[in-house]
Parts: sequence; C-alpha cells; structure tokens
Amino acid sequence: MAHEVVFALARRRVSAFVAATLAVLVALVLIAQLTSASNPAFAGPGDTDGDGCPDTNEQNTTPGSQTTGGLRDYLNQYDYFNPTNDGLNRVDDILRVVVDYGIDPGKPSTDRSWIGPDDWDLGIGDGLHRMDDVLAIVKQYFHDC
Ligand SMILES: [Ca+2]
Ligand SMILES: [Ca+2]
Ligand SMILES: [Ca+2]
Repeated sequence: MAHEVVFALARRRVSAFVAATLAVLVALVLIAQLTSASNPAFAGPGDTDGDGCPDTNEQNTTPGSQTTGGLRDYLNQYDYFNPTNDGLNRVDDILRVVVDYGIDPGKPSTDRSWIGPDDWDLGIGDGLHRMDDVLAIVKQYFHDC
C-alpha cells in the first residue's frame, strides 16, 4: 500500500518535471522568435553564397569576429549555420537541429559536416542527423549576421 502511494507521488513528480521542462522550452522558443523579429542586419545585399551572412561580415578576419559571421568563407554556403534563417543563432536554431535528430536522410538546413580548422568551418552535410550536427549548431550559438 505504502509503495503504491510512493509510486503515485513519483509519477506525479515526473510529469510535473516534464511539464515544467516543456514550458521552459516553449518560453525559450517564444523569446527567440520575439528577438529574431528585430534584426535589421539580416538579409542585406552582397551575400554571394546566400547563407544569410553578408560577404563583408564573412570576410572579417579580426579575431573574435566569428560572433558576427566573420572568419568565414563568403563562397561557402554551409559555414554560417542558421537553420531558422533569421541571422540570429539562438535556442530556436538548436531546437530545429535537435528535432531532426535521427531523421535520415538529413535536411540540408539542419545537416552539416565539420571541415575545420575552426569550430564554425562547416561543409555540406553527410545525410545523417546525429550529435555532430547538434554540436555544430551549439558552437554557432550567438553567431549573428
Ligand atoms: Ca554569405
Ligand atoms: Ca559563407
Ligand atoms: Ca534563429
């Protein structure tokens, strides 16, 4: 009898935890969408490779400029990894990749391969959605163009 009560309480705690986690995720997505609506720099002219990052940003060679799209290749359409295509890498972009985990063949928008040497130097995906894709988008967190 006592263990049934303990199990019932444990079940209730687990569902409360799941509900709280989902609520936090939904809130993060909403915040990400609100903040992404006000990025005036996005989709400017002169984006030769069409990855959403202007050539001038990608060609910036200043150390640390990767957070504004720098130290990239303006002819490589895969190195600025931004699945929501809003020029802001936030939780919404990570969630896009996480949601596609294990779904093959990979969607081009959430699939990449690392070419290096920098963490954000990415190439075309391998057709598989795995942990390397999740890590690739996490490593571009707050890289905004
Ligand atoms: Ca570009
Ligand atoms: Ca590029
Ligand atoms: Ca985004």
